[in-house]
Amino acid sequence: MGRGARLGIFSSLLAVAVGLVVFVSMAFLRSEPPTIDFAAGHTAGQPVDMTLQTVGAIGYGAHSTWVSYLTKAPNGKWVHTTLWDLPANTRINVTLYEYDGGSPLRNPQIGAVYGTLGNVEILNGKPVSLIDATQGNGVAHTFSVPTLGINVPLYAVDGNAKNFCNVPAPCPLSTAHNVIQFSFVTPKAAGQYPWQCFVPCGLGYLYGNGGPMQTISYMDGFLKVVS
Ligand SMILES: [Cu+2]
Repeated sequence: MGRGARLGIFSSLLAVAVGLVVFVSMAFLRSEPPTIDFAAGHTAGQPVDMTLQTVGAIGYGAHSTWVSYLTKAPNGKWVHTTLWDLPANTRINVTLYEYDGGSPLRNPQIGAVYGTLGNVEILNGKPVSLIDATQGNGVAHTFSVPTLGINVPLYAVDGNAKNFCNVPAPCPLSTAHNVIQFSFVTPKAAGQYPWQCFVPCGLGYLYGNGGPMQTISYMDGFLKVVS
C-alpha cells in the first residue's frame, strides 16, 4: 500500500473517531430531562395548578432504586422531571401526592412551613404550619426554594403499610399516600430559580446527600420563571 493510500485510510478512521466523540458528547448534552411548560397560553392574573408526587423508588431507568419527584404534565401524563416553565408573578397552586416513608429530621427547622401563602400547607385537608418529625411517620422530603424563602416539609407515609407503593412510578392512588397542598407566588423577575429537597434522602450515599439529591429530575430542579 502506498503512502498516499495509508494516509487516506488513517484520515478516514480519524474522521469517524472524531465524529463519534462529537455525537456521543451532543447526546449527553441533550439528555437533560424535559421541561414541563405551565406558562404557555397563560392568562395574566390567573393561577396555575401543578400536580406532583414523591416516590420511594422511581422503579425504572439507570437509577431505579432512587427516590424521586414526578410532575403531572397539563396533558395528564406523569413525567419524570423537576423542570417547569412558570409564568412570572403568578400564584401556583400545588397538589402533591407523597408516597414515601420518612424519618425524624436531623434539623427540626426543616419541619417548619414558610414562604407559602399563609405560611401553611394543607395536609390531608388540615392546615399545618409545622411538622414535628419525631412524631408519627416523620418527614419524607421537602419542597424548598431557598432563593424565594419557601420550605414545605412532606409528611411521610408508614413505610410498613400493607399498601406501601412498590411498583414503578407513578404510584397509584390505591397505595398509601398523603395529599399536601400549598400555594406560592412566582417572582416578578424572569430567571431560573433552583429548588430542592433538604431531607438527606440519598440512601447509600455519603450522609445521604449524594445520588438523587444531586441529580435533576430526582430531588432537585429549577423553576424556570418566564415573563
Ligand atoms: Cu428527598
